[in-house]
Amino acid sequence: MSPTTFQHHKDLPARHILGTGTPMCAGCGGLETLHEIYDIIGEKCVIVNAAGCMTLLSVYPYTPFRGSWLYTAMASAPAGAQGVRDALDILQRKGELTARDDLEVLVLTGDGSAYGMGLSATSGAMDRNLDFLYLCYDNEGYGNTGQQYSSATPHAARTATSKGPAGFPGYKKDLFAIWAAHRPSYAATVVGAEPLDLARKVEKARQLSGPRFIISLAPCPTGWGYEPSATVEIGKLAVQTGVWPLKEYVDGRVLHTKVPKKRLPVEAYLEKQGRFRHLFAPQKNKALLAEIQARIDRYWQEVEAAG
Ligand SMILES: Cc1ncc(C[n+]2csc(CCOP(=O)(O)OP(=O)(O)O)c2C)c(N)n1
Ligand code: SF4
Ligand SMILES: [Mg+2]
Repeated sequence: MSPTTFQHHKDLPARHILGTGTPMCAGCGGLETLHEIYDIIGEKCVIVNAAGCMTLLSVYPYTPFRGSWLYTAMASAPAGAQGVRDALDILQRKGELTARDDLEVLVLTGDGSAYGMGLSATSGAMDRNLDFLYLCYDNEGYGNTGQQYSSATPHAARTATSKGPAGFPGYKKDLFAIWAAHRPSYAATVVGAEPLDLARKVEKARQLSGPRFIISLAPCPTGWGYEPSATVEIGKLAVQTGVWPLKEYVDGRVLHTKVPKKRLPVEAYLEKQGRFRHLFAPQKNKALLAEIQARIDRYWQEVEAAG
């Protein structure tokens, strides 16, 4: 199943595109996060989207959003956001837009853009203290083009471009830390399966100005190889095993917002996904599983040591 095989229902009114006529895969974790965040942000925003799965939501002249939508090349969403922010500021200076009617500029990209192609533009936008909110839905690969690896792909995952017996040889880039190193106004990790934690963070980000970042793990049934009904379970397991720490950066400090009391073994998360099947069959790859577990343990030991 590939999202690009779905036909867009061009004759449906826009409000139906997120419903029965959706071009997205069933159980899409990125869409789950976007739904939850859009419920809070609302229509007073301009979404600046870099090419990826979510681009399929808007097919000119339709969009399922009540606000505006700007589509950019993969590397350029933060540059597009600068243009939109500047235009809104000019309208305000000319008295053609009141502060009350101002719009949130919301960059929406996948991990391919956020971790890779668009990172330079993102860094530049932070240097300029651009007032924008960046939402990355991280499905850990180039989902729209068939799940090739990206800088967000976890160690050992099979992707369309890492098919060897040990899967992807690299390691997931720590994008949260890269953002935090720029000292933005706010940065947070979320997952759609933990909606209260997500809502609190989005509310906090909305109250602030300047560069703000929300990165959501986005379980992807199509790219990760599991049944669409398991998206919430997999999102929760990512938190319970410590694979996806829920945290925020604010005022120069990193705080963990949900520390699993007793972490489940990482196998509980990995064994549910086809992309890790080679770690369990035809025989268990104990050495690789132990390496993955050790890296997670080390992360949490450092968190505990830091108090
Ligand atoms: C410069 C450039 N290279 C390749 C593509 C083709 N392309 C379109 S979407 C996509 C995948 C983007 O991955 P990601 O940002 O993670 O979003 P996802 O598809 O996973 O939602 C690619 C490679 C493109 N649009 N632009
Ligand atoms: S490939 Fe994955 S991220 Fe893309 S629409 Fe399908 S489930 Fe969502
Ligand atoms: Mg992706």
